Amino acid sequence: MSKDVSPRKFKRNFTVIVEGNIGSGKTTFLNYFQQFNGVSVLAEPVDKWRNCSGHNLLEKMYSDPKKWSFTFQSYVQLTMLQLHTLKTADPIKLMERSIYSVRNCFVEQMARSKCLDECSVSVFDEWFKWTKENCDLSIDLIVYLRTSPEIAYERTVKRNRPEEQTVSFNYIRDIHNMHEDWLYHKTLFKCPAPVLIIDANLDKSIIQEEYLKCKTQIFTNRA
Ligand code: DGT
Repeated sequence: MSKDVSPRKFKRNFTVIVEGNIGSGKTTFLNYFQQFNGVSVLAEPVDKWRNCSGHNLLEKMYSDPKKWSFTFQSYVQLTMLQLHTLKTADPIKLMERSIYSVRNCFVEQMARSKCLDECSVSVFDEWFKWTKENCDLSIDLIVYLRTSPEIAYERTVKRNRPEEQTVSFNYIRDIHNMHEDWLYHKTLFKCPAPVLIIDANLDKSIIQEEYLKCKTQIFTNRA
């Protein structure tokens, strides 16, 4: 059994979701938590989105959002649901994003920018509602990696992912605003769990202190 978590038997994993803008540093955060016993880290299934029976849906969505948003979001929703329902061996399950940010940030932005029409959004909402009622999507803690849109944009430019060449500052700012309204101002949608805010503008070299705050909260609440 883990040295970090008490050896009680739990009915289900203590589930933490890590949320934040594109380029907010979710991957660095997850990598940091890989070192601890008792934590199953589930990264976002981006590779699946890049290869759905040979189709790169991520690339298609960015190159023609009006045509491909529905297809892309449908597949994202399925793959995120697979992670939510996955039973992991460790008592703590740490997930990169969730079905909640898919709906509350990305689908919402696509609806507002008219990349998704009203009927497509209704179909997502029906799926979302059914899924919440019929699957265990419980979350115990949300970690919000809060960045300024300027820093998030700068990082995405620097990493230079082929699919993200068309990602504009305005898009990053829109996605930032969705996260802010949902997790910071709490005016957009109901939060499914308490939110811990991390200053993710900090450079990689000094951000570990912020991570420690998080570690304490996760392990203390779990024990
Ligand atoms: P990080 O480590 O914080 O820089 O995180 P990223 O940028 O590696 O990961 P993330 O979640 O922001 O997503 C990877 C790519 O997939 C990015 O281009 C945004 C896109 N993406 C993720 N989830 C969704 C979604 O539900 N809808 C849309 N339209 N795009 C999504």
